[in-house]
Amino acid sequence: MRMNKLVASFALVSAVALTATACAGGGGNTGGTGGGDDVITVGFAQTGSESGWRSANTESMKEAFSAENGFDLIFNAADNKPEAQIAAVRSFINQGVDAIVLAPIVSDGWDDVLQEAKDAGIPVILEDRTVSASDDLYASWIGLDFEKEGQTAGAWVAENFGSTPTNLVVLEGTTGSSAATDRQTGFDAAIEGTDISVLDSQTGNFTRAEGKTVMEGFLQKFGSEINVLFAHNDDMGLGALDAIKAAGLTPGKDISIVTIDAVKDGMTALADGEFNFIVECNPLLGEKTAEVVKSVVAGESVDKQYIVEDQSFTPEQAKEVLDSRPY
Ligand code: GZL
Ligand code: ZN
Repeated sequence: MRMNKLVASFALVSAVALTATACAGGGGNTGGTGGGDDVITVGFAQTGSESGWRSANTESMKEAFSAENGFDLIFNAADNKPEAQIAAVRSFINQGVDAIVLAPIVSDGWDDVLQEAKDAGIPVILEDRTVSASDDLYASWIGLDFEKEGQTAGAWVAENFGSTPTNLVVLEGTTGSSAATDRQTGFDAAIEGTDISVLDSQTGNFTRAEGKTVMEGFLQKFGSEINVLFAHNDDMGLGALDAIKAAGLTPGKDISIVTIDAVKDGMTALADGEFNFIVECNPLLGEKTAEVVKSVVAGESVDKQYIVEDQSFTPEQAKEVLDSRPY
């Protein structure tokens, strides 16, 4: 082959190889600055779509990890199944992505696959919930102070009911999730030493359907003896509303309800007086998480954790802000 033809074909082959490698993510142990024209390939292992909060969080993440922001996002929702979520992370490692973002359904069971990601030179960034594995197995956690959220909810119950004998039931979030564990820790600390007794506490797995079923059980057992319901998220509280009404009781009056999240439907129930107090848990973590991923992939140092601020709402406050809420 004539020289110039040979050079031309060689140039073409190497260009394709480079692009191909880059498109495959070029992550792996090169830990690259992303592939192609600096596109960062990110595998995002989401819990599933268990609640309104989760939908808002997924939307925020997809908006931030967009092509125009320089990302190629591979999205997986694990249907609230921890083993499926671990498999998703393992598949991202095999695809050689540049970075993995994980919203861990439960805190335990992550050590092995996070070690595999580390061995493959692929950084893991946690968003929302966190893991019990050693923090040298992930680059950063962008999350919320769940214990403070629980403490805020508990303080409201203690303040409004603590000085008279009060019967409480609890709809817990997903068993083993840092959100449920830490919210309960904070709540229990806040009602310590008051005249509040917990009649029963069970998981409703953060979903409306299970919140309703578990509340039906509580009502069969305790009926109108129940004075207060603490639900670890709005969605379980919303499911409980149906059960409370079906039992001929008035939510917000016969049974006072305090929840955590402050999603649109929860804030509407609060404005309508069916809920009595909501502690916010901000789901809009996409922008911060994308910023941290870019820094990590570029080899810049980042903090081990970024905690997003929350607030709380009474019915009056909910009425004021309802139409301007971003989720
Ligand atoms: C909290 C998040 C929880 C929400 C629930 O950050 O992990 O999971 O409170 C969601 O609504 O299902
Ligand atoms: Zn890449």
